[in-house]
Amino acid sequence: MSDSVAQDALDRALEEKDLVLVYQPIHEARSRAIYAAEALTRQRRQNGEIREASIIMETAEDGPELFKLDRFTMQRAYTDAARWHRQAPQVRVNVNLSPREFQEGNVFERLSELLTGCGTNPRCINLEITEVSHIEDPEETARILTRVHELGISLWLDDFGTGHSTLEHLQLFPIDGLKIPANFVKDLATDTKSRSIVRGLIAIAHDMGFRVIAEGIETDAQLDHLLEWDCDYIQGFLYSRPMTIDKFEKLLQT
Ligand code: G
Ligand code: MN
Repeated sequence: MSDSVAQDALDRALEEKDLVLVYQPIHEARSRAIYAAEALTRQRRQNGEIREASIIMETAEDGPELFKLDRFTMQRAYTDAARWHRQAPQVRVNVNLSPREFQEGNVFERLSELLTGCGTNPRCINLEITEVSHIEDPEETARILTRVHELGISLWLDDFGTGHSTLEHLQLFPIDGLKIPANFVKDLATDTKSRSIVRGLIAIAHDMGFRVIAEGIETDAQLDHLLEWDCDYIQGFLYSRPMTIDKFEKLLQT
């Protein structure tokens, strides 16, 4: 895709004409009960088809548009969460926060203002921090996260063990849990190294009092390993695909 086509897609998205959120349920590993749903941004194409918004996201990644996209996603997800909270108060919403937000500043102020504006109880929010880029000032980030945590929001490290995530963040940040990326889960049935990594990460997390969500579970063989190691929560096509809010609310009623 050419730069100008990508820029057009981003411009349209920022006018919020074709951005939609879908929700992927996160289940308790053993009981399969719905624990939460992750809000994922998707693009609605002219023909109505909904697909990944990766081109928009990549185009926005380095520029100021990212904050507008983050804001759109959070506002929509918090509003949806406030609505389903009345129906199913135990079901949380997982929302992604770009680490670039910490460079932009005022993360605490912007988050608390958004939550108040949307009428959302912070206690039903799991904020996922995706460490796709280097966190420049970990101590300052820890101070901000502590204030965010004190609002009642739970904090999770996304894609843990890849990119710029480091074990030091487990010591430094006031987190509640970590998400094990699909890449490590993919070859659980066939690759002993993947098994060592996933088993080890779950053991470290539990030892430190954190919980674990494993992502990208597609097969019973993968699930069996995760159950054997007492993984807390499961997100993946085996249990549920991402779905529109209407479908998700219907699922909550069943
Ligand atoms: O890392 P992050 O939490 O943002 O990843 C969620 C992404 O992974 C979503 O885009 C979702 O559609 C995708 N996903 C979720 N479950 C599965 C799965 O079981 N298999 C595959 N291939 N992708 C998945
Ligand atoms: Mn995520």
